[in-house]
Amino acid sequence: MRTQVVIIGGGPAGLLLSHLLYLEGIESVILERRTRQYVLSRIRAGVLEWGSVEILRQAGLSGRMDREGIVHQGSMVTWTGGDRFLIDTQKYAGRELMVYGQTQLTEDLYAARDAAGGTIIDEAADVMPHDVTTDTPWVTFEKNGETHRIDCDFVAGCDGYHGVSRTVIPDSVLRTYEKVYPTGWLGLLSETPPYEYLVYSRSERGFALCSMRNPMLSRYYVQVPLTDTLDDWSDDRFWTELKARYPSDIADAIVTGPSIEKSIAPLRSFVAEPMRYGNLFLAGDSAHIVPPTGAKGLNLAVSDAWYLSRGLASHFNAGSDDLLDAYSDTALRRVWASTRLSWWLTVLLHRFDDEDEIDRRLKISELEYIASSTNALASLAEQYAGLPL
Ligand code: FAS
Ligand code: PHB
Repeated sequence: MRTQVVIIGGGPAGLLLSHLLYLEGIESVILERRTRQYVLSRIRAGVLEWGSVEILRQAGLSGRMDREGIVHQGSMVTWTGGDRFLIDTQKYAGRELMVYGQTQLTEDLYAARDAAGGTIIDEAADVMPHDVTTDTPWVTFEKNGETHRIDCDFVAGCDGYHGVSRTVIPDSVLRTYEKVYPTGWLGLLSETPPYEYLVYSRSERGFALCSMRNPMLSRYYVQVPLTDTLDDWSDDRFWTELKARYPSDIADAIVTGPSIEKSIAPLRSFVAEPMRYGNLFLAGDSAHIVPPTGAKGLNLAVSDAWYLSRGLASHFNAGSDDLLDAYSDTALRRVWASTRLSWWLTVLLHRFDDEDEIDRRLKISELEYIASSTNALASLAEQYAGLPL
């Protein structure tokens, strides 16, 4: 087989990149190691920056999102004994937020690729890029007991944190930066009406988040020790703990019900540089991981795919490599800005076992300052809204 771009990974980054390339007349093949059903079974992100919304709209991928997505003017922050404030992205940054689940977005991306006759090879095992530092890279994979080879011009590593692409970059070239937070998020999905806002809570009992997917599908999180497992958390225990982490007016408004999904995700900050090695480009979680506190992971996957599609389009359609040569630096500027915001909000809003009394008082003081200062609220809002592409 031969194509212009082999994309490793059929998550949001790989699927969006493939469709953006298609719109530029550029062929690609996606190699996904899981089944489509498995990819769509993962419950992940829920908030899109307006920059991501505009990219999806320009690519003709926003029909269902515009029908079913929920537009918010911001998200709320509350804390034990304190007041609360709205991260008013509309007022301070002139941009709203779109609450729309990653699962729904991924379904839409798969549907668009199928409608366009895109090539997505599921259950592609042992995917391996070769000769990526030459002008004739190729990729091998196993399927149905046979080894297959695809020759191409470029390889896009959109295979997430545990993917193979990043491992192809030699240690002498790759620089990685990692911070592992000693805590995790227990997420629960329920077919109940959500609270009206997204609300982040810094409770003395730990972090919590109220979110949503649609008017009858709610998404909630509580911070848990990494030693906890799902067996430790019955639905009743989850609902009791969630409500205990909010002021009574919010807690009383939370509608409980049976969980239809529960999962525990660890929190880490991770960045790999550079996001290019020869004709291999990294995009999305293969190059960076942020703690979900800032709702940035999915949005970085979107911006990486957009930057990379512009570079490849310029190469194939205009004969210029300027944008491609600038891809890694351009994407990393945005990655580090989102990594910093996500780290700052995670430290500010979570309780850590090694946190002493002065740590706690300093964080409360910072929340009180933000609530009292339009400058601080504006700064937080423009970062949470998503910095310009
Ligand atoms: P993905 O991981 O989504 O996709 C990579 C794909 O590559 C996968 O389908 C995988 O099967 C495939 N793959 C891996 N190795 C391969 C190989 N060797 N060969 C072929 N295919 C391979 N972000 C938020 O903004 N908010 C959240 O609340 C949030 N919650 C999250 C919860 C969890 C448990 C996780 C893991 C992530 C969460 N994220 C969240 C971040 C998440 O949304 C990612 O940012 C987003 O999925 C990134 O998309 P991709 O880069 O496409 O990576
Ligand atoms: C979600 O709805 O899953 C969600 C929303 C905001 C976040 C993280 C997750 O910061």
